[in-house]
Amino acid sequence: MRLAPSSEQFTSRLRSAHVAARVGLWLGVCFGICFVTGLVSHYAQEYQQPVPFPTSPAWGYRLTQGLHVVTGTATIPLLLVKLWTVYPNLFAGFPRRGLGRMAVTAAERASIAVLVASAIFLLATGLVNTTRWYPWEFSFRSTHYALAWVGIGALVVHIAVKLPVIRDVLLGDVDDDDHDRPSATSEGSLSRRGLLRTTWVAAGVTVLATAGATVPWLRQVSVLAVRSGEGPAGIPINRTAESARITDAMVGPDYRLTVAAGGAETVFGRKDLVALPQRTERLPIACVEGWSATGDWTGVRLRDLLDAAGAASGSDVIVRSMQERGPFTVTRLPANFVDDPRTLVALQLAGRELDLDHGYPCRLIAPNRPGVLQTKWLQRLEVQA
Ligand SMILES: Nc1nc2c(c(=O)[nH]1)N[C@H]1C(S)=C(S)[C@@H](COP(=O)(O)O)O[C@H]1N2
Ligand SMILES: [Mo]
Repeated sequence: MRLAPSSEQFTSRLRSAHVAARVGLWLGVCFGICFVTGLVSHYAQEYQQPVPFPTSPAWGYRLTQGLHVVTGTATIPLLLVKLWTVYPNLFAGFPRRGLGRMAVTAAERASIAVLVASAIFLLATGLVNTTRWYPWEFSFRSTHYALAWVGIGALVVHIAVKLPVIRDVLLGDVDDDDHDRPSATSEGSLSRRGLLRTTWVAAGVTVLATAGATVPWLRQVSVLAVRSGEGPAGIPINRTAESARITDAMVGPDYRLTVAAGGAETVFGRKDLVALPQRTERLPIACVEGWSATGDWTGVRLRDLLDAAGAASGSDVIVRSMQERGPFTVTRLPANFVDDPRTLVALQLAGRELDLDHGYPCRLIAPNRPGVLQTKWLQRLEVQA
């Protein structure tokens, strides 16, 4: 008696290398874009960068992170179809003779197991992350990053092993039956072309349903875009002042922003900040979680503020929030961001006083910077030696 099904029991003609390779091609493209944009995002968030992340174009991180989330989401239907077409191979017999063949088969299956497991982990954690739900103890960023390398490694091995088949079937007609399992002969109501079309439509719908989190004119159709358009001045709020434990007393008349440079400290009340020359910059907030939005920010150019405190240019600045707990309370602003004329200590958004939830009394806003590092409720700026 067999406990597991045998691959011969799967008879649909749809389960063919011809379908798998075509879906796989797009899966590979999406995975590749997702991997590269993920590396960019990881690097941009490094506390100290050997080569500083560039400040231009201001929308660069918005684009790469938008692509990351959109391609990652599109991967989900593609992966489901791909797994459906190939999973009978799970029950294919293992070669019983020939040490070489056994070793190759074992290595191939192990790489597929690693690939599938890491892909599911990456997509599941990424998807849950876009909804701002973190039902785990481990650090999202470092774990997602480490598994991305595991996944891309397994993908390269998988493509290398399958290359002869991939080349063959992609050059042939999708309805050819070379490379099919002998039992995969039954015609269903859906043709291979029909299945592929359905798959592209599903991936397209997924993109449209999520891209509205970054592309304003898609908002109306993006039913799955978790955050878009809501919030004061049309910019979503990632963490409220209440949840960051920012109290009224902390932002009242006694509020002071301290600039520490070269052993001296200069303090600025909110009135002092308002009295300095005000600039307006149109800059996006681009959250790692996939949403982004453009705002017209008004406030003091950071460079002007540091000049007023007697700090020379060319130094990194440690940025501290009044928020006491949480991962984003201290960030490091590299010198090229500090000295970029578009980097502001923002006091206003869209011509109105900054909302408490957007970081009142003042917040950092810099071009091409991940949202997580756009520190709200500024308390202290420490110019590094
Ligand atoms: N102090 C502090 N600053 C913070 C955060 C935070 O939790 N605490 N969240 C960051 C994140 S993840 C994002 S995306 C932006 C969002 O800014 P917003 O809430 O004003 O849209 O603020 C950043 N600044
Ligand atoms: Mo964020």
